[in-house]
Amino acid sequence: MTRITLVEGDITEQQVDAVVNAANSSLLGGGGVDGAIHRKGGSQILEECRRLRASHWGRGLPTGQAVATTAGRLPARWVVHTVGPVYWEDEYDDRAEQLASCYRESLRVAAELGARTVAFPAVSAGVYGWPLEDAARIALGTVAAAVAGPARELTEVRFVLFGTAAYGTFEQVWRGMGAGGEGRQGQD
Ligand code: AR6
Repeated sequence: MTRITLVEGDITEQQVDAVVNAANSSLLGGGGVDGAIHRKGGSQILEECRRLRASHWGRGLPTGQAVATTAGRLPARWVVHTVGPVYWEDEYDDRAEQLASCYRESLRVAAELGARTVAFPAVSAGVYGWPLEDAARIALGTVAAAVAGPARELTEVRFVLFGTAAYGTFEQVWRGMGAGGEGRQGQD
């Protein structure tokens, strides 16, 4: 059974097989999680991203998809880059599906690589403006469904929330989903 865990912290410090990056479709870096991952992981990550742009992903990585590179100097083995949607209420359903796809696709890519442990940030909940509580509902619901099915070989999916407010929101939403006790932990 896959454990879904919530921790408050910095995703670049996680000792997991794969960390997920909330990237943009250029794959060439940015602020937030993306900036932190490239800064701490070093130039190897960017070099691989450039190679991906020069080959399969010439037009950039579409929203909702995921692709892996080395994790460079990070403690993880791989970075799985995914592109969340920018929050836009008028097209909510469509974009919520794209956000769910980020989680599903990232887990698929990580599992294909042989990862057993994966850490996620709150994709789209920063620069891309997705309201945190709703982002948490989509993130947790999608991951819970995935680990009951196609991603069941994973041993842990960890949400790494930046700051007490983000952690508290995820914790509350997770509890509201009836996910108490087994399969769930608080801070590591
Ligand atoms: N560890 C964990 N979570 C973090 C960290 C960290 N080191 N740093 C920030 N967060 P964002 P997005 C939280 O903006 O909304 C970039 O420029 C942050 O507080 O990183 O998907 C990309 O290049 C928030 O809760 O990602 C794109 O252009 C969450 O991570 C764009 O931002 C996501 O915030 C993507 O925007």
